[in-house]
Amino acid sequence: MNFSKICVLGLGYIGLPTASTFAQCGMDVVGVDTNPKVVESLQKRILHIKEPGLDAVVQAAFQSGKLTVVSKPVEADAFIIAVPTPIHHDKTADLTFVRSAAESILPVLRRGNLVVLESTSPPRTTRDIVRPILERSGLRAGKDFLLAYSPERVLPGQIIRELTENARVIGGIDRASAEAGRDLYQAFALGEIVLTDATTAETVKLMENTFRDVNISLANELLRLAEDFGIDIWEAIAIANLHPRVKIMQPGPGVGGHCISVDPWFLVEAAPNLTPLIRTAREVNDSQPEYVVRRVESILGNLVGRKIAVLGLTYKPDVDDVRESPAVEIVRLLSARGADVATCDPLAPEVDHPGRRARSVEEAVGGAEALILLVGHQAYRTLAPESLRALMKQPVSIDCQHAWDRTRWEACGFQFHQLGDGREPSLPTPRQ
Ligand code: SAJ
Repeated sequence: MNFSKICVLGLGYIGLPTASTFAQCGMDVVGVDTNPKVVESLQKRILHIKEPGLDAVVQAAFQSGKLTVVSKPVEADAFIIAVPTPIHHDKTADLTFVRSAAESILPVLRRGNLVVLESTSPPRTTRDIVRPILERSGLRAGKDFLLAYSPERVLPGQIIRELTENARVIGGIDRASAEAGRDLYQAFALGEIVLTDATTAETVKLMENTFRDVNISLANELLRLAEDFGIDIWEAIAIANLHPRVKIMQPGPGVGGHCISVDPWFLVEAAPNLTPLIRTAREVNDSQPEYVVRRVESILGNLVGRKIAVLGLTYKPDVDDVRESPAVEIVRLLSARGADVATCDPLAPEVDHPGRRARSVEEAVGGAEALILLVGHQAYRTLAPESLRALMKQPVSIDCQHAWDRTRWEACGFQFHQLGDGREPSLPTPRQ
């Protein structure tokens, strides 16, 4: 099948790079976003999100004249839905954006079109939710138009490279739909393209992020054990990972982002009685911020009125995304215990949290009784302790990212703590 014009709905972290990459392949691409601020900004060629290499790809797409940005879908050969799928407070999937994106295609859906859902979605969303909406057009899926699910699988921070290089799975509601999806994505996909059915593709996507979540929860639980046993988790993991069939992931202050901390719940919602492990893993990772705050209390004692500087607010290093960020949750928990928290993050956008937002590390640590590293941004990994000690009321540093060198910080006079290092003198004496 040939595609000369495509319409991409949702111009966020996935839709914008995807639309721009198709445009660079010579297709006429119409990017659609319902947020007028996003449309206005992109029409001025100003990006509303940060991602390494994205600006160059988007600017090249605009310059080629092949990418335009509007607020409503137009007639096209193919439609790609790349809108968010958040969760409600009760951890059930919020498919409002998927539904409204599908509905917005209705007036322009034509015989022979291909519609692809890319948004991470609960199993059977393509078949049971998107299909009936599109069929309200009077056209029949599989007969009059083609319908497929192809999950985005790119890693924030490496989206541009992974978009083309990763293997791509395309699940059709029938074989012809999957094959049409392959014809579309092979315009830029360098990795293997695997065809399957839509529900398998939806489940595969959720399995991948659940695999990661469960394994990180194991690492976080092992971290807690290490502190209890009086050993250093980082040393223990390094040794265990020398085994040829063991690859323990990195423990830390928790799991955030819009993907890994959300997607496993879609499986739990779909089959609550079949998912005790997946649910528990989510609960372990969600409780890691509280664990970190208790660790801070074990070091500082009562937190009421204590001045604490926090470095990092984003959900992981070197991204600008604060969605479901454990760092933000830790700031909330510290503040709820009465601490006076100053936060600092060069990448995070404005975020609603109870701490004071400082403009620099120096401003954040001024007069502080403790400095906590929550996100290992490159700029923070290489921070010089020498310049910070004199600014603080009490030189205590707590590294939750295994990023700083104990010897160097201690040489500067810091009382240094590392999350996961249970050999520290300030912790209860290890069992003999
Ligand atoms: N994290 C750890 N320990 C680790 C790895 C990560 O605590 O060893 C934490 C991070 O700090 C972060 C969270 O987990 O808070 C998630 O980060 P991540 O880098 O593991 O994943 P995401 O959410 O940025 O991107 C994931 C990726 N999925 C997989 O690798 C299976 C990406 O490929 C997906 O496209 C993306 O989810 C998505 O959009 O679903």
